[in-house]
Amino acid sequence: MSELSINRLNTADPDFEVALRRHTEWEEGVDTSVRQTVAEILKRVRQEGDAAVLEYTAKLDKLSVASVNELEVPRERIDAAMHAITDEQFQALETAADRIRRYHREQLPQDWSYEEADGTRLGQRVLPVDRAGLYVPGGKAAYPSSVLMNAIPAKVAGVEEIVMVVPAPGGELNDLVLAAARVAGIDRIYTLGGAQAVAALAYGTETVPAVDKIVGPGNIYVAEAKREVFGRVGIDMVAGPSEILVIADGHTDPDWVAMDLFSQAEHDEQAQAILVSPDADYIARVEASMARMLPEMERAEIIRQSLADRGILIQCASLEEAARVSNLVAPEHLELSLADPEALLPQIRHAGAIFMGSWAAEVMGDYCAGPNHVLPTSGTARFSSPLGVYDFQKRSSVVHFSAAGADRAARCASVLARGEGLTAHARSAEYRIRD
Ligand code: HSO
Ligand code: ZN
Repeated sequence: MSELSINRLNTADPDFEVALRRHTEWEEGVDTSVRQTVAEILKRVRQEGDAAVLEYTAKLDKLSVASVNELEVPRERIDAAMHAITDEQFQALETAADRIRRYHREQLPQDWSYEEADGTRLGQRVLPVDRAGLYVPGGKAAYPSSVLMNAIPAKVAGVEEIVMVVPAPGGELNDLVLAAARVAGIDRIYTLGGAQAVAALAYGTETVPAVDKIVGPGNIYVAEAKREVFGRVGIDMVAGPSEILVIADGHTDPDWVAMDLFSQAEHDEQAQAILVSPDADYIARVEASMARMLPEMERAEIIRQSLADRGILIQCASLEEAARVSNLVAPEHLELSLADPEALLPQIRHAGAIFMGSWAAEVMGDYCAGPNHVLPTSGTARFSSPLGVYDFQKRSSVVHFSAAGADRAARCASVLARGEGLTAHARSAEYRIRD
């Protein structure tokens, strides 16, 4: 069963925006039972440390060991993974890692300061977090590329230690994931997953060191655990399903665009693929390509389901209107599959990553273009950004006063402090006023 079915909208429809919203809205319904289970796991790991981690790992991941130390993946196992992968795979990991590193180095911010005439100096220092935790899902969603994308910005930021957790129900670990961890320079790996792994990273146990920031995707238990430990540690965004929106003017081979849409749809049934074009004939050709190629796809069933539920073909009046549609969606990935993508770029306001022209397929960004593939989903590109070096850093303000500068500032502070009724503040300032 793999015939193509896909939703259709036309910007000329009177209720277009309402229909678009209905088709694109995503709300992850975390039910109370998930919330309660996670809260219980967090509490127990926080109070009982290793003992609770071992108990949950035995119960939920069917992996029974006597101590959490035994869950640390030994160096020799990672060496074995390096031997198990092909030379070609190793080279591809290295190439991707080099390109990701090169791109992220550009994000390194500079400390800055400025000096006032009286010698007062004010500035900002940027420092990495001490330790970061990286969650890697087990099973079919264990993506080595995501290991690179999460770990390399942390390394570039100067994070001292990166601790990775990856579940292995039954004990099997993925060689490519381990090899990617080695290539990315991850310091320790524990065979741990679920909310118990997030709890161990957030609170620390006798064995697992507490981290300052937790990144990486996971199932609803992991996502909920990250939400609940936020505040104690930093977290990255809680990602929704992957999306792509392609704006096409008919210039790109329809098979290429069809496959680009498939490449998102194959991630999972909830992934979203949208094509927007002013050219009805071209939309029909892309649709024919999809119908022809769908049965050949290894993940045909997932793609079919994703397109049937959430895929949309949108006919619009002009490229300007296509840009407006894209801004309403604020897609994670936007392909400007156009003869002149530069001409439309100024009209694009919200998108996680923008792929310019027929050659820049999203897949390049997924693996090795250099930019991060951890991107804002579900419309959050309206207010958030790709994962980057800045996610592993924080800023400190630095204040120096000369005596003359202090005199001036203290007069100001004293007045405001007295206005707020805070006498100690006022007097502390007033000591610095020269009589
Ligand atoms: N498109 C995914 C990333 C990915 N694709 C990993 C393949 N592997 C989310 O942006
Ligand atoms: Zn992908």
